[in-house]
Amino acid sequence: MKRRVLLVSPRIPTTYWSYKYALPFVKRKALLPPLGLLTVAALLPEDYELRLVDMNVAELRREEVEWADMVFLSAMLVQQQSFDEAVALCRECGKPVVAGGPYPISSFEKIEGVDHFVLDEAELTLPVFLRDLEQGQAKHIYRDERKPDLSLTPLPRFDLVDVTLYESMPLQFSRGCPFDCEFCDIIEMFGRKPRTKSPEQFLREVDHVYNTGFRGSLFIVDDNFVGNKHKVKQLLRSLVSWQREHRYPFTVSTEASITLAQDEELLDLMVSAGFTMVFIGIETPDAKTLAMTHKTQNLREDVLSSVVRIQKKGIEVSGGFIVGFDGEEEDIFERQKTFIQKAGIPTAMVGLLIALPNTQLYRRLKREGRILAETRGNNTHDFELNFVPQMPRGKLLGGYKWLLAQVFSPHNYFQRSLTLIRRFAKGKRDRSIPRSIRLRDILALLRSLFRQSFSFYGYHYLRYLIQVLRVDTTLFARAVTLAVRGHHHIRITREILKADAFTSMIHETLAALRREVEVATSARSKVRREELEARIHAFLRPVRRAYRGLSRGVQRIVGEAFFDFERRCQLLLQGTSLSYS
Ligand code: B12
Ligand code: SF4
Repeated sequence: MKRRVLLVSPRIPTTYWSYKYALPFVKRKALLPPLGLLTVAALLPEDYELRLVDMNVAELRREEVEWADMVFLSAMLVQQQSFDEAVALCRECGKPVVAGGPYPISSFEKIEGVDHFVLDEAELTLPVFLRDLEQGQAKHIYRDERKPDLSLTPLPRFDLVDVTLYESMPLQFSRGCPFDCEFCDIIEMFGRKPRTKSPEQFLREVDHVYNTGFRGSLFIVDDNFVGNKHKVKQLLRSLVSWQREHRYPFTVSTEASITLAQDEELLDLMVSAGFTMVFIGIETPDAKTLAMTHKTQNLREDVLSSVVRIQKKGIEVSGGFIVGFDGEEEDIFERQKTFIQKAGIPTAMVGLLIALPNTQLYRRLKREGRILAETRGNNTHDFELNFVPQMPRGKLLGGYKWLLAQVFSPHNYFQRSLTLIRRFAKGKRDRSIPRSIRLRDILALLRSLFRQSFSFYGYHYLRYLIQVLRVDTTLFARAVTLAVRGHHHIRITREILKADAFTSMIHETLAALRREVEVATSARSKVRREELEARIHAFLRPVRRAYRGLSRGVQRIVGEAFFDFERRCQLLLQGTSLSYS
């Protein structure tokens, strides 16, 4: 039966990965379109009529929901709030909701309002759901924990999105990872045996993106691109030929394990295929912690040397770092900072350990009675712990905030960027790869020069660019890209730390106010009502002044907490009048 399906990707909150402050430089609205939904769309019958709303680039309008016979939602845990809002709208419109993707997979028992959960890999579960739907007997939950061959994965429907709204296009070569990190949910969802597409299948996807007219950055979303080195080398050889034939329309980035650095041939192939960035889970410079969390692949060789080797090939290393592991000493924050600076990793994703549902870590902490709550899924620039850490909580959170402030201070950020540029310059880069400069890049450069030179960190920015010009003028464009990304990280970190300090101020003021009222209204107190009210107002004034002094970005983050604070203060004042009457 022909049906109308609306595919919806909920909003991702503004944090580390949103690049909210960097995207305007390149006039893009979001980083990536939702590949999961584009894949699901391709698995639906050809006669279905499809529309896709990515709430990161457009509003979800009521008319669109009303147009559909069914709404398909896909989300990560961090998209939970927006997911719930979308479900509520569908319910209001009386439309059945079908949900899948990492958030429903890990938390479906706690999600309300969804008619059908089509979980695990859609290549296996979706056809069964569609068959039942056609027979009018669709069930509430579809699960299949087998790991399908990726040859079953169809060409993602890139035609459903406006590619000009995105900075990068996602493609997937493999699923699964051979390693065994205790905190990782990938190996639980996708298994420890990497499954890959064939080079031909992958190149069809590259062709497909090329035919949409998109040029620029491709992000291979594999969790560990080099999980099967033999297969990945086969792919890279084909990708090198493709890029050469098409005169390198794409730069490529991905996520991989550090073991990549131990294979010179692999690194060289990646360079020739146009790779410019790789995200690596480095986690910690502490060997004991790496062993404890089963990240033993990071112990095979000195991690710093591995990072430098990759950088000298002209590939930027972006890294994930975590604090909050058991057994960590209080010097861990300083050690992390020193490592990140030395490693020359500008975009260091520094996070607090979270226990994601359905991980070995979660199960261990549960056994030890240390799980406090389900996580909201965001581990960077977020100060919520969902378990009892071994280090005292206050010390851990204080140390983490200090680390964030250090890593994203303008001085440290630009110093790391310069270290990286120097390594690019020192290494043997493959200069045969044409790096076409498009009008879009020139405009981004001009916007960067104009906005960043006159920003609060303009001095650090300009000094950095001058030093880059002295090192190697051909690296100027890459240096500006790093600066633009830095703009996002520096701003978001400042805003979140300021918002956090303001929220603490609110909590402290409320606690002090409550104490004051309690003492003043106690039986033996001689404080007059007017006097108490004056004191309460004296407490309120600095908070209101501080709120007015915040930037609009920070006000947006703390707005709800501030209005709640005002409401509580009003209640306290009313309560005071009552106690005196
Ligand atoms: C690309 C990506 C992103 C992009 C998302 C872009 C976008 N618009 O979707 C960006 C970079 C923004 C991102 C950010 C984050 N991400 Co992310 N990300 C990924 C990654 C690497 C690939 C996702 C992908 O495209 N996969 C390819 C598609 C084909 O697979 P899929 O989405 O799983 O879809 C399949 C099935 O799940 C199913 N399916 C999916 N949706 C639906 C819907 C329906 C209706 C049906 C029937 C089926 C179905 O069908 C598909 C085919 O089988 C995954 C890891 C992974 N391997 O999936 C992590 C992952 C999704 N991210 C994760 C996390 C934690 C984050 C961050 C919180 C990290 C951080 N600490 O900051 C941030 C978000 C924070 C923030 N506020 O900025 C976790 C999610 C865990 C969870 N349970 O929610 C994952 C699983 C990685 C991990 N374990 O760490 N991420
Ligand atoms: S290397 Fe990455 S994907 Fe592989 S198990 Fe460890 S955290 Fe998970």
